[in-house]
Formats: sequence, structure tokens, C-alpha cells
Amino acid sequence: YLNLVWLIAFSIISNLSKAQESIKTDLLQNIQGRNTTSLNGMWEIIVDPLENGYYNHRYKAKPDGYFINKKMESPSDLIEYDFDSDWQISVPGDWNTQFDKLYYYEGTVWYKRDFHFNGNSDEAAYLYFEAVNYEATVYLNGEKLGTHVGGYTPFQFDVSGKLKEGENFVVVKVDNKRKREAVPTINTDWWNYGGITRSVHLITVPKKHIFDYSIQLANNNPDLIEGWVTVKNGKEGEEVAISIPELKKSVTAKLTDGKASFSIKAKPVLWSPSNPKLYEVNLSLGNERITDRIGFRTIKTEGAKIVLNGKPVFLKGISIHEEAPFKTGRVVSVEECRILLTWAKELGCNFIRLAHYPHNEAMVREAEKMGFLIWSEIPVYWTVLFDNESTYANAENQLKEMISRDKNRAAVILWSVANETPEGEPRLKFLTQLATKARELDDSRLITAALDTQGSREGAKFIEDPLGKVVDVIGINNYCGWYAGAPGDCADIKWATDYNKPMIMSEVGGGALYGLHGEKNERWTEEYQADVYKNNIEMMRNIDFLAGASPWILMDFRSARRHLRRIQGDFNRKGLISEQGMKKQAFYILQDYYLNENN
Ligand code: GCB
Repeated sequence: YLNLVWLIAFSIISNLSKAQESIKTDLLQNIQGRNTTSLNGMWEIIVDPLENGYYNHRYKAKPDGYFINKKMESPSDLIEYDFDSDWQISVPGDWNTQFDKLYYYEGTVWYKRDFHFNGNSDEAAYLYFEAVNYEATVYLNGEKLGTHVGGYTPFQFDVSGKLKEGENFVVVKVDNKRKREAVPTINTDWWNYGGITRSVHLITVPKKHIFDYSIQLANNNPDLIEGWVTVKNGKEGEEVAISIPELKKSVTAKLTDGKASFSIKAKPVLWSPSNPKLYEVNLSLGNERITDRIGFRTIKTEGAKIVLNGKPVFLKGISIHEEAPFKTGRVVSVEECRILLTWAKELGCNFIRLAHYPHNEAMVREAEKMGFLIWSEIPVYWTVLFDNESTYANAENQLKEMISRDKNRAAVILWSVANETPEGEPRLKFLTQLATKARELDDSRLITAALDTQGSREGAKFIEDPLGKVVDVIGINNYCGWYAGAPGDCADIKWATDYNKPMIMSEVGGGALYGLHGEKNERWTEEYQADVYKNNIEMMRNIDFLAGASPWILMDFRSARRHLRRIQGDFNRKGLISEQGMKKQAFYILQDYYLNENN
């Protein structure tokens, strides 16, 4: 009996510590503004489908797994792996597009990189990963630092005092196996690109340093800039200085419990798509100085309108996946972000929906500079396990990391908590809790979700999903003319709603293979897709509570659900542009609507 009690107590404690070690949401703010050494470039990898580098033949964790990076010392040694004579891969990047053999691979790959460190004992250091898909267990010089779960948000480890003077090595066990209880779950309509898909940095800061901060316009007062700064290893009462030179403002704020709050009376030029004004903001503490570029704006809803800086705005948008133009695979460079965004500009957009997970930080920062309003989303997609507590904890953790990273980006106006989730009590509870959490973390933005459930009443499509109560802005994914009905049926469809809230047509569209031509009733032709757009635009014109649209999607993207070999070949073809950068007819239909409509 005692044994049983011990066993239960032990399993509770070990489960708790497992959950805790994987939950690290405290993020160092503004990586660009820090002293960083890039750990991008070539890493050594070992592809390990059986996780032989982790488990022994009894399926017990090995104390001397591949993370210790063992080397032969004498000719008789038996070591059945060697990072340094194995494959090399480019980081950032996914493995599926870097090796033909890994095209469909899902599982474990071990990554290793050597690096040189010239230490300074007055400094603290962080190892920062912009994203690893999906689960990353990180080791420094053979010692485990921790595990992070979730493929699209950053995480870091405090490695102060753990780095050696001179040569060091970092090993990451990356596992992208899909799991039913994960976020996203088993089933998605995008490619499960594995790897250290975004940049890795070694960041050094003074021992006492600015860790995180939030600076934005007060929610209900456009003449007041509000914020807070958190400091690690600071002393009570110590001062942080905040200045905005262009506004000729500077204030100081005192630390209480590691945090300093401040407000600045000012009348900044407001950030908007037509004038994406950013101000240099300087933060300083002792000798440390950090610079960011920050925009100021207000966002709210009034009835069915979205109101930016006090004026209604119609969101002319497009949905985007984080897929690289021309070469496929994950986006790895700021240039690739700019290509996607330049296409969105050409389309006449003032808004982008970054689907279906948080995109890389460069994408958000570039979009902000170019004047796009942003919808940012966590991958609570389709049928995640809404009644599973650890699934919820995982989703909430990804939400926190998304908000933590981008809370200073004026361009981001919408946090989306889900996409196309099935109605039901557990789902409503799950998403309500997420929305509450998002508001608690950030009360200055709007909450949304993309719904696919619409009823009908009196001959009209009727929005009555109870999630409508929870969100500020209702997203509706609707594929009239593609998954339901013929394109010609769409123009006359009427919409009604139970809610006096703005609605965004968060998805609408159809597929076409670039260069395939025919009659407008022939599926996969550009003419068919163009007709889907024409008719849906007609339909949207008749929705008086429509506050914007983000049709599906800017560019064709990889999906393992798309098997029609000669048309799809593993690509979802709903792009307005092919993966090779060729514009389809529908691009110009939507462009005409966005550039010539006066809304
Ligand atoms: C949807 C999903 C999106 C899919 C799209 C499609 O409703 O939200 O992820 O890719 O439909 O093409 O079916």
C-alpha cells in the first residue's frame, strides 16, 4: 500500500515537473536589439527514426545518449554514431526540402553544432531558438537544458555560467511526430515541416539586464503611451530610462519587484497602413541600452465595424502560410518575407492573416514596416483534444509565447485562438478560456477565431455559433463554389448574424493549377477559380456587417492531403500565385476589388 502511495506521489511529481520543464513562456524581448552571435549555418544531423540515440534496447532513456556527442578515443572503441561524419543541414530550414530522402520524414533528427565562446564573467547568456518544429530537447555540452513543445514560437534557456571558455557544443533532439493530443493535432492541411526551422542565437547581456517590456498607446487614451519593463538581477528602486527622441520625451521608472511601470504624455503620429510610422524607442539601465522601433495606434470595435485610430477600417486582406516562394519549404529569410508581402501589396491589401500558426518575427516586423494590419493565430486547428488538460496547457503556452513576442507590434490587431473547430461544450470551454487568457495578457487587441459552422435561417446563412459570443471579431471560412455549390450560386447568398459584431470572411476561394485553362465550369482551371472569386466578391458586397476578408490563399502551399498527382502533386492549389511565383487570373479579380472598391 505504501509503495502504491509512493508510486502515485512520484508520478504526480514527475508529471508536474515534465509539464513545467516544457512550459517556458518568459521570453527575452527584442532579439534584434541585443548582442547576439548567430548559431545559424551548417549543423551536423543524425536521422533517428527509432530514437536509438535516446532509448536503449529496453526502451529506457540512455544516460549516454547522442546528446553527449561521444568520440572514439582508441581504435577498439565501439561508438555507433558520429555527428561529425554524418549529414549536414542548413539552419534555419526544414529537413523535408533539404534532403530528398526526408521528403515525407516525420520523427526524430538529432542536430549538433560546435561554437566558440569568449566568456566574460560579468555577463549573462541566453540560448534562443526562434522556433523548432515540433518538440525540442536541448543539451549544452552534454547537459540537458530543457524541452520545448510547439513548432512556431520562440523559447530560450538561461545558460549563464554554463558556457565554457573556448569550444562548446549544443545538441538538439528535434521530433516532429504528429500526435493526437498535440497542437496542432494529427490532421492538418499543411506540411509538417520538421527541423530547426528558424534562427538560433547566443545572446549575451550584462548580468543585470532588461528582460522584457511592453510599450504601447493606452487603450482608451491616444495621448498616453503606457508601458512596463522587467529587469533581471536588478535592485529594488533602481531606475530604468525610457526615451522617444523624435517626440522629445524621456522618463525614468523605478523597479519594484523586478518591474518598472511608466506612462508618457505624448501625441505621436499614429501608425496606420497608409502611414506605418514607427518611432525609435530607447530603454536603458546602467550601461545597457536597447533600441526598438515602435508604432502607436488604437484598435477597437463599434458594432459591426473595426475602428483603427478612431476611424472604421475595412480589412482588405489575404491569408498567408509561412512557405518560401520559388523554392518551397519553410521561409528562412527576410527576403522571402518581403517577396510574399510585396505580392500582398500589389494585390491591394492593407491586412494579412498569418495562418495557421505564429509566423517568424521578421515577417511580422517587415509587415509592420510595410503597413499591413495583422491577424496572428495559434495552431488550434480542426479537432484538437478539447477535453484534454495537457492539450489546453500546450495551446495556452503557445498563445502566451505568441503574445509575449509580438506585444510591441502595432501592426498586430487580432489574436486568433482557433481555426475551424467543431461546435460542442468542451471546445467552447477550451476556447473561452484561451480568449480570457489572451485578454488578461493583452487587453489592447481584439480576439478572433475562424469559424466554419454556419446555420441557415429564412433563406440566409446564419451565424449562430456560440463562439461568436466570446470573440470580438468573427471570422468565417466559407467555400461557396468550391466545397459547396457552383460558383454561380454564390453571388445571391445572403448572410445574417446573431451578433452585433464585425465579421471577416477569413477564408474563401478555390483551386487552380497555374497555366491550366478552360471553361469556367472546369475545375482546376484558372477560369474556374476566377469565377469563384467573382461570385464570392459579389456575395461579400451584400454583407453589411462585413469588416474585411482574407481569402485563401496568397500562394500554393504543400499539403500531404492533396493527392491529385498531375494537378496538386502535394500542393494545395488555392493560391492566387503558384509556388513558382506565377499569378493566376483570380489574383487580378481580387486586386480589382481591393483597388477599386471604396470601402
Ligand atoms: C480550410 C482550412 C485551411 C485549408 C482550406 C482548404 O478551411 O482552414 O487550412 O487549407 O480550408 O484548402 O481546404
